[in-house]
Amino acid sequence: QDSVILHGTRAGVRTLTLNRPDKLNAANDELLLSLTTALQAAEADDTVRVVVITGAGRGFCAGQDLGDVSGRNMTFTEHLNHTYNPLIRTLRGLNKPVISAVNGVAAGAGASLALAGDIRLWAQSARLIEIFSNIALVPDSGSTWLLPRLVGYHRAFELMALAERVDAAEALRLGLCEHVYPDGTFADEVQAYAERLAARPANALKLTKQALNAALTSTLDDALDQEAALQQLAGDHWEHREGVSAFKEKRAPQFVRE
Ligand code: T3D
Repeated sequence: QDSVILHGTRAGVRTLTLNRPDKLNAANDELLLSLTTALQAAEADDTVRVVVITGAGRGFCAGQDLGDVSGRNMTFTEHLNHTYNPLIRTLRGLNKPVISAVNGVAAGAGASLALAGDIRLWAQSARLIEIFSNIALVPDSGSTWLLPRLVGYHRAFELMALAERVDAAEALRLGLCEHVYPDGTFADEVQAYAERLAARPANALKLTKQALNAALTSTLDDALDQEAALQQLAGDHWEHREGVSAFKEKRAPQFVRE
């Protein structure tokens, strides 16, 4: 395959691999638009329960392909609205869990992509750099929204202003990733984790994502109302009946129907 996005599906896990390894998977328009389309296809495919985004080679994503910028017939604003913003909106709005599997360096918009997943798994050698200020740009692709919510305003500003590298231990400490795995077993660990997630109740996880995303910008009152509405949808679903039956029958619930 020589596509900029590789697609693979195993045990309900759709893995999308950014595939420009010679440039540390720097993002050109083809890669960004293809990734958005691939996410939409994963959403529409009922056999897909979890999506993994990772990178080919030693990098995760080095952000915007800087070879692609000069001579572009779009303003920066037009470009973001055409490429990065639809990607981040699609990813964050996906009704299925998305894992950012950060196998190597994640810089600029690549760092935004690394942070945007619902679950962030890192290889030991991965690092994240809010690198935009090195080329005198503003952090984009959702970084200005997400990073201060993760680490607070001041740490976010420092990371953005100095473009310091965050290694895996620091990322874990700061809450920028959930787990770190050895480089040698990273792909297997990611698949195993994703399969564990794929066995969970898909409808309940979809509603949980919706509730959490809404709550990030809502009041407590709104969140309570939202929980009450979404709980009805969860409680009416067969998954809930299966979970309760399994508990009573002292067996593992079966949330995947063939
Ligand atoms: O609308 C808009 O366009 C605005 C949107 C902006 C979003 C952004 O993401 S802005 C930020 C853009 N990204 C960067 O500024 C990062 C540039 N890359 C680096 O600073 C370094 O490559 C890294 C710190 C990420 C990794 O360093 P290192 O030493 O591990 O690798 P390297 O040797 O620098 O890179 C390996 C190759 O990848 C190299 O090619 P070569 O010399 O072997 O032929 C390098 O040029 C290429 N590469 C890395 N990043 C990019 C890239 N080529 C094009 N664009 C890149 N972003």
